[in-house]
Amino acid sequence: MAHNTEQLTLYTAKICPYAHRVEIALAEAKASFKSYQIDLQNKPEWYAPQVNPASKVPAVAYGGPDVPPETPSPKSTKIAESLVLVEFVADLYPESGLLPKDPVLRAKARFFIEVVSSKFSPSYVGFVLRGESYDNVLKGVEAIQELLPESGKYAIGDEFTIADAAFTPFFARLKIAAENEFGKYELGSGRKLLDALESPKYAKFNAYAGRLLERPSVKATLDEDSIRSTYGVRFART
Ligand SMILES: N[C@@H](CCC(=O)N[C@@H](CS)C(=O)NCC(=O)O)C(=O)O
Repeated sequence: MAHNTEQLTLYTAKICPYAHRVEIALAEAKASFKSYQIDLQNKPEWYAPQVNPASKVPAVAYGGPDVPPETPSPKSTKIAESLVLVEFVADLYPESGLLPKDPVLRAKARFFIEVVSSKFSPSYVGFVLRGESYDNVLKGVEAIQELLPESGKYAIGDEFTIADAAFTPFFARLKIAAENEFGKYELGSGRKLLDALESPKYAKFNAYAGRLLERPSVKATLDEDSIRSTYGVRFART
């Protein structure tokens, strides 16, 4: 039974790809919820003790009384970790189709997420945040492309699922970073990566990625200006 009549408060940050996963899932589910931006450079002192002891976004306060996000109730259930939360949203809103009913498709969605976590997101972190070569990004792209179905618009078929919600925020940020040369990498490597991605050998991946960025739930939750300005400061090339 779905319990989606309880209050849900999401603690999030526009820059954070993990938090963005949950925002996409909530948008897909057309959920009504409260959203609270956590300033990651200056977190409120109540956040770790009262919401998430790991002091990270995303986190959710679910159920309990309808209180302002700044004064979370001890009566709500606090849940953290983006992939747990994406599945939680899918469980609350089964009609969203975020998690297919067929066990094989569910396994495929989870396997896709596993590859995002083991191959794609580390390559983004390595390139943008640590200035490593973009070769691993191309390997990550290849790993994702290999999993894409012969036909079908999204990760595991024609329906947008948790697999797409898990992947999109990392690709969106990688694109913004590369287009603007934001990152610890050598100036010009952003352009080189984008040029390399234009190769016909990545056509299937590019068609998939293009569809993701056009998805209304993604457009409604991706604040490109905010990401550009945060990255612009963080990766200023002086
Ligand atoms: N494994 C976590 C990772 C979440 C995470 O690392 N969030 C970052 C922002 S993107 C954060 O809140 N870091 C804490 C900080 O910056 O102090 C998840 O999937 O939710």
